[in-house]
Amino acid sequence: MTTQSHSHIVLIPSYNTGAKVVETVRHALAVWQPVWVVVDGSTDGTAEALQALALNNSALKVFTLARNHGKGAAVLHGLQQAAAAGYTHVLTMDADGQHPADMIPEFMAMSIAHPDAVVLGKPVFDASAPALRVNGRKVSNWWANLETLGAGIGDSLFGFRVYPVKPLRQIMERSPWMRRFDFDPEVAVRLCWHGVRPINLAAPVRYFNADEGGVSHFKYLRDNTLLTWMHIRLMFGFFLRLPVLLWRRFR
Ligand SMILES: Nc1nc2c(ncn2[C@@H]2O[C@H](COP(=O)(O)OP(=O)(O)O)[C@@H](O)[C@H]2O)c(=O)[nH]1
Ligand SMILES: [Mg+2]
Repeated sequence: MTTQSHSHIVLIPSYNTGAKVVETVRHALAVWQPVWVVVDGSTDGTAEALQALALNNSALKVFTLARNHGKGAAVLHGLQQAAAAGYTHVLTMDADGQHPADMIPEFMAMSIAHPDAVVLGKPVFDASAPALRVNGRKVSNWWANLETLGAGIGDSLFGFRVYPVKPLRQIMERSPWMRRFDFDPEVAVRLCWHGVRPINLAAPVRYFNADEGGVSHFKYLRDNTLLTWMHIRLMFGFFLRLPVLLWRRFR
């Protein structure tokens, strides 16, 4: 059964995913509408494929950015459009089929029950997950928990989440950061600082190999450098906010 919502949309930032994004959008549309995609300067023909799909489906909206701005920038573009259209919450999911579209209704229901909270997916890995990626995120999670004094971020990197639009927009528009792969961890920390409570929900994640159409734009050196710089930045913010965080913690 497909739910039609006037408050919650599915927002998919996409960059050169090949056929996976069309598959992902179809899965999402089957359980939840509307679904919006921000095609971020893709050069693989997916903008055209999605536009063609949207012609026959009014619940699908496709935004096409002329050049690549990064995941966070694409999400912000979608957020601004969503706010203008009166939507209050967005569920973000990866365009490459790694996230479970069949769990969209459960995540949305949690957000509808707790509209002031952010619903964070907590990945459940299977044997397809590369050990390097699984272990790498433990480092980011450790930092995120320190930076928030243990506010309860279950996973700092997973992109399957439901955000309240207003605080997320405020946080992003005030800052030049969070435009690329630093988006997921930095917004999780800053939302906690802002007083938005995280709720964690487990969700399976799949890794596809190239034969199965798997694509990743994560570049180990480039993106780990970006994430390290992000945590340095967040530690400065942490020390500035320490009195407030301590007061909240022990209240
Ligand atoms: N709009 C946009 N989205 C991106 C970009 N890079 C990654 N993404 C999105 O972020 C998701 C995760 O990125 P991916 O490259 O799959 O990284 P991985 O899953 O961590 O290996 C993708 O499925 C896209 O939805 C980008 O440059 N622009
Ligand atoms: Mg991926």
